[in-house]
Amino acid sequence: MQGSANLNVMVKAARAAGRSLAKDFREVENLQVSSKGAGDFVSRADVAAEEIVRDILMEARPNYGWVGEESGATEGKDPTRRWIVDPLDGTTNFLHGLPHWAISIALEHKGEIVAATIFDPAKDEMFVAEKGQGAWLNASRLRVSDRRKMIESIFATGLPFAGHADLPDVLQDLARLLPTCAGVRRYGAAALDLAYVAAGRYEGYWERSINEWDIAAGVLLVREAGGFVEGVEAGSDPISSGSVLSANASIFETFSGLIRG
Ligand code: LIP
Repeated sequence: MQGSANLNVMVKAARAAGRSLAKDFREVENLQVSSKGAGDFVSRADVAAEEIVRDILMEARPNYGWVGEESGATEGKDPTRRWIVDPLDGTTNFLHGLPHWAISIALEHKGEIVAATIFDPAKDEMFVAEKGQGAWLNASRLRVSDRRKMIESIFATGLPFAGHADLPDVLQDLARLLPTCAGVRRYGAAALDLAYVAAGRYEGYWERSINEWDIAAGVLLVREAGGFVEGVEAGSDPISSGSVLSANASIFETFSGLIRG
């Protein structure tokens, strides 16, 4: 895909942060057995990755706004554009030495995501999309799965853990969905969950409580790959609602009906 100047700088920033995190990830694997643990080390790796992304993007576009998981939000001189960045999505996976995490960068213009990159250094997979230009994995065009039967479909979600309040709702989601499908996965990185819907690796993904930086890039990828994305509440916007429900066009209605009850 011959991307715009903005997309090219997003890819540059994602790869630069990916090199830093890949080096840190090798150290984290050694820390699993240390009494000190890896928590502080991963926090520093996360912050360092966000600084790398921010330096590259803000040097290229100094007037854009910013919101990042580690550094918060900063208004830009251009009130219509902002970067939405998760420098390390799948933090807990990274902490435990699980090679399933990504750098997620989205560009929002007048409230709409117009460019996206999700980079998985462990698998060397760069997912990109621009509004109206399609979605891509490295040099291959992406299309959502064309599976039409729920019983042949698999889904991903995020499961609430200590301190998350929506466990009863998610247990009800699973009780409704599991009997109708081929399985549910919980990989721990929302950005990659959405990228995998866009790539047709699974048919749908939902999560009831999620941050905008986790999903902003993935929302555009799914839409540009021909899929549907909303918030869990019918017709709601995923980013402003803090929830996400996505699937290919063939099963979105059935899938969303099960989750929405
Ligand atoms: C994670 C998400 C994941 C969710 C986790 C966490 P983080 O983001 O990608 O889908 O289930 O609770 O929010 O914290 O690794 O950037």
